[in-house]
Amino acid sequence: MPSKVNPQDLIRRVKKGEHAAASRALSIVVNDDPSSEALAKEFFKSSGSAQKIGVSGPPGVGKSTLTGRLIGYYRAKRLKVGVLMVDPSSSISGGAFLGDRLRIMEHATDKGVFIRSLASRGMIGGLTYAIFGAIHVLETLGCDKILIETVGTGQDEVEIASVADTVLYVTTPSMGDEIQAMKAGAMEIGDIFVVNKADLAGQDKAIADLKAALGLGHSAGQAVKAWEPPVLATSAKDGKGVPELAKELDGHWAHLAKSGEGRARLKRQHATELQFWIQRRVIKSALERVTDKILEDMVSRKTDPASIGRRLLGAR
Ligand SMILES: Nc1nc2c(ncn2[C@@H]2O[C@H](COP(=O)(O)OP(=O)(O)OP(=O)(O)O)[C@@H](O)[C@H]2O)c(=O)[nH]1
Ligand SMILES: [Mg+2]
Repeated sequence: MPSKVNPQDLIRRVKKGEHAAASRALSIVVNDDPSSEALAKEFFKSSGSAQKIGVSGPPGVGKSTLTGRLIGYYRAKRLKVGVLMVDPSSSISGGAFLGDRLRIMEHATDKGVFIRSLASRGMIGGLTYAIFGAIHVLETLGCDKILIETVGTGQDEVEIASVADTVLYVTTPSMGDEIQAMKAGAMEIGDIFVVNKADLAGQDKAIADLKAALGLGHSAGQAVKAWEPPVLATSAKDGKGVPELAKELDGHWAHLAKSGEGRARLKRQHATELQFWIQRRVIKSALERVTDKILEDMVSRKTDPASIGRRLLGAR
């Protein structure tokens, strides 16, 4: 990391739309550099207005290809787009990462597109904490839409729902049989469902299955949902269905604003971000105060983890 950073200068440059400054700021925020907190505070102030779209789904369904198409669509409308790709190094499709980049990188020289991959390993709180900081930087940079690609494998699905405003869940026709078993989690969090690779056989059945599964999923014990998650067919390879998808994404964004749900989701996101901040800080500061004497007392059963834990946290 290069030497001194002047936070005000960096923020000013990011606000002006300088990608190099945003890159620098992202590294600092994401890596929890000593100067990150002062920066993060400022970026938070100027964030909160972009539509954060989670693009989730099983490995290989075409999330990156679709993301590339959506970038193209938004750029044609002169919107500024941020893309965060969660580094799948810790997921089962690790090998596809380079391919992802190549597919999306055709937009990398466009000044209206800012792309960054995020590693999800080695941080307490995993992906989530870093992603919030990254989002605030991208919003300060002026991004109207932020696309966040994650491989939907269980836990991630829940995480993306506390980060994104709109969750786009991608499957393919060949996933048809798996849809019934498909992770209840995905059913709950998806705002828009896409059956991609619609150029392949089995699309109609996949859409029907998905709709049926959704009907069941959402009626169970829930009040009437104001937003009915649409199920669309796309072929990211040739761009078919992408304008329709983009329209649904806009529709959901408008729905969030009109219904008050957008504010509720923002609160949920902030609650999650706060939770991760507190977890990191509290754990760190409490652990720093664990002495050998404390451990000795535990070995000799003079005390126990709960008593020590409470004392270290200042709790009763
Ligand atoms: N036939 C067909 N192939 C597609 C379509 N969209 C994507 N593909 C192909 O499917 C493969 C995977 O596409 P990606 O966009 O990398 O899929 P992904 O979901 O991002 O994959 P991971 O990030 O590894 O989970 C690539 O070979 C794409 O060219 C489509 O609409 N039709
Ligand atoms: Mg991908």
